[in-house]
Amino acid sequence: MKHYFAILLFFICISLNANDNLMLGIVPQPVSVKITSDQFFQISKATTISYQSEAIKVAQYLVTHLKKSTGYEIPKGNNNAEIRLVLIQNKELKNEAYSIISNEKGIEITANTTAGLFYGVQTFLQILPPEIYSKRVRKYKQWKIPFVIINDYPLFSEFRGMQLDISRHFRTKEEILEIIDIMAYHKLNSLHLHLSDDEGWRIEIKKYPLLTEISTIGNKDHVGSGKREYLKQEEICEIINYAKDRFIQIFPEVDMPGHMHAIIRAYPELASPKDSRIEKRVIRIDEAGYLFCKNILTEIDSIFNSKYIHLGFDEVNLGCEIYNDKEITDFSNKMTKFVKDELKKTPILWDDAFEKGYKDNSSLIQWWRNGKNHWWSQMELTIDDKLQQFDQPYIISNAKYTYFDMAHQPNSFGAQWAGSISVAEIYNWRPYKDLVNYNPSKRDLARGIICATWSENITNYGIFQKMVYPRLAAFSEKGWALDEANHSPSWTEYRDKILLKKQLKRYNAMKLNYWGKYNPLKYKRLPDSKK
Ligand code: TNX
Repeated sequence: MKHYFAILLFFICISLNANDNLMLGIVPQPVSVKITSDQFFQISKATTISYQSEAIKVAQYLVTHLKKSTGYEIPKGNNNAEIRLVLIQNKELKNEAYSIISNEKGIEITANTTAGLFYGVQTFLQILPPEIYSKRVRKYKQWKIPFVIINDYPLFSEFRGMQLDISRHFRTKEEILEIIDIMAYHKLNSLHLHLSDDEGWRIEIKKYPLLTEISTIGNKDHVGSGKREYLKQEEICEIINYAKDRFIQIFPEVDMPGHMHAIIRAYPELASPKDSRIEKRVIRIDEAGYLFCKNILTEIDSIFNSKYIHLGFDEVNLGCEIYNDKEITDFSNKMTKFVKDELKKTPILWDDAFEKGYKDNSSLIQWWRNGKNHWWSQMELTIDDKLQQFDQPYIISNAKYTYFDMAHQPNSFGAQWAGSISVAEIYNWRPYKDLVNYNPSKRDLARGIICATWSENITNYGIFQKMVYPRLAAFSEKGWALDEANHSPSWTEYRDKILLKKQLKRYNAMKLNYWGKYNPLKYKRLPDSKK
C-alpha cells in the first residue's frame, strides 16, 4: 500500500513539475533534467568504471571522491562497466557540455571534452545522497542513483569566478585547496588570486628577498607586525595544478600603483615622492617603479603562466590626491603594454583605470562600482553604461551583488558600503538585463562574472565560509545560466526545494560552515530584491 502511494505521489510530482530538478536539487541547475522512472541503480562493491585514457584524471577524481564516503575502491572495468565516462566527438555539443543517462545498467556520462565530463561527474555526485560528500565512510548508506536524463552546458563560460583576497587576512594552502574543491562543486572555472595589498604581500619572490622577509609580515589587524604569512613558490605550483585538475584557471593580481604599502615597508625608496603620508601606499611611477613592477610580474608570470594577469589600478588616490588622471593612464598604458608585448598575457584592471581614461579592447576591465554616487566620488555616467558605450570588454563584479564581504542582511556581520547582499537577492539578480542601458547587441563585451571575498573583516576561515556559502550557490546559478535561463524556479521554490532540502545538506556533509547553519528559518525572512 505504502509502495503504491509512493508511486502515485511520484507521478503527481512529475506531472505537476515541468522542472524535475526541484526533486534532485542540482546546483547550479542544469539546462534540462528528466526523471525517467521511480527506480534506482545502486552503487555497490561490485561496481566498476570505464573511461578512455584521455579521461583518466577525471576518472581518478571520481574514484577518489567515491571512496571517501562509500569506502568502495571502484576498479576499471570493461565497456559494460556500471559507471561509464565517454568522450565523444559531437559538433552539436557545446564546449563544457555533458549529458547523463542513468538506468538499470548504471550511469553514463558523455561529453566532447574532459571539462564536460568533469561537470558531468559533479552532477552525478549531486544526484547521490548528500552523504556522498562526507569525508568518512558511511557504511550503512545506500548509494542510489535515480533514473534520469540530464543535458547541460553553461550559457557563457569565460569567467565563472571567485576572487580571493589573501592579503588583508591570509588563507593557508590547505584552505585554498578546499576552496578550489568547493568552487569545482559549483562548476566555477576561475580563481582570481589577490596576492598583494597594503596589509601584506603573500608570494615568495626570489628577485626581491625583502618582499618575502618583511612585506609578508602582518595583516589588517596588525599592520607590519606578527608572523610571516605567504605562499612559497612550490605551494603556488601545487595549488595551480590542483585547480587545473578541477578545470579551474588561476590568475594572479598584483595591485599597483596604489595599495602597495606592504611593498613600500620593505623597499621605502619605491614610495612615490608625492605620498607624504606616514603609511605610504603609492609607488613611484618613474623608471625605478616601472622596473620593479616589471620584474615582479615577470617572476610571478613564470610561476602562474596564466592567460590573464591582473594589475589592480584601483583606489590609487584613496583619501588623497597623488597622481592625476593622465599620470595614472600613462602608467597603466605602460604596464599593460609590457604584459601584452613581453609576457604575452591579457591584462585585467579594475574599473578605476577605465574611469581615469584607460581604454583598450585587448584588455579586460573588472567592473565593481555600481551606480553613480559613491562616498568617494560622483560619476557622470555609470561604469556599466560607459563600458558599453566604449565597446570595452569587461568582467562583471558589481559590488552590489558580488561582494561577499558585505553583510547578508542589514545589521548582520560584514561590510555595508555596497548594501547588504542576501542569497535571495543574488538569486534574483540578472547580471546582464540589470545593466544600465542594457544593449543585447553588446552583450559579448561582458566576459563573465567574478564574486569577491575581500578579507578586511574575514579574519579566519570559519568566517570566510559563513560569508561565502550559500551565496556562492546562487552566484553559481548566474555563472552557469546567467539571466537567460528559462528553467529557473522562483526564489521561494528554489529556497524551499533546492537550497534547504538538498544544498545545505550537502554542505553539512562537507562539514562546511555557512550562513544560517543553525537557524534555517533565517532564509524565510531574507530581502529578495534590490529593485
Ligand atoms: C574596495 S573593489 C576595494 C578593496 C576593498 C573592498 C572592500 C576594489 C577594487 N577595491 O580594496 O577591500 O572595497 O569591500
